[in-house]
Amino acid sequence: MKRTLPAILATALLGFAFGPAPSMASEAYVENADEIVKQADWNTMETVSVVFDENGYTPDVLRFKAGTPYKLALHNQSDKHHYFTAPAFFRSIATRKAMVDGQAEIKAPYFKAIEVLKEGGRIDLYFVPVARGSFEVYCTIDDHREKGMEGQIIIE
Ligand SMILES: [Cu+2]
Repeated sequence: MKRTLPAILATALLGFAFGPAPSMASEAYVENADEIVKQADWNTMETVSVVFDENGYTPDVLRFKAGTPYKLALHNQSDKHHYFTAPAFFRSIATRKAMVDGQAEIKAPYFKAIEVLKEGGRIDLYFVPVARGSFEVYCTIDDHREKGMEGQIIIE
């Protein structure tokens, strides 16, 4: 059947209107992150530590409370580099900074992935969780994810 241009356009519009709805929480970065970071009481900051080893992240389920300021301390104790890739999670938090103690402090509106280098690499991420939800985190190097280098991050 030969389709006319209007028919094709109508199909495209219907597909747009009734296609799968995007998840609002994961589509855009937190817009007023600076404001949220400034208003947070950093004296109440909680620290969550994650160790990377040969088998994955420990712990592999992380829970955060929306509105509470956090330091997420990542420490790679294995002999391989590993990623902490969590794009939807990074879109759901107001980022203050990332810090490599004694080395560097990075201010950026958001991150996509953080690679922590082998044999003791460390980085601390300071942020306030904003959008509630469950997000995946995984390593993108070789077959690490298939071997179990993945986890879940929950903002409640
Ligand atoms: Cu890895």
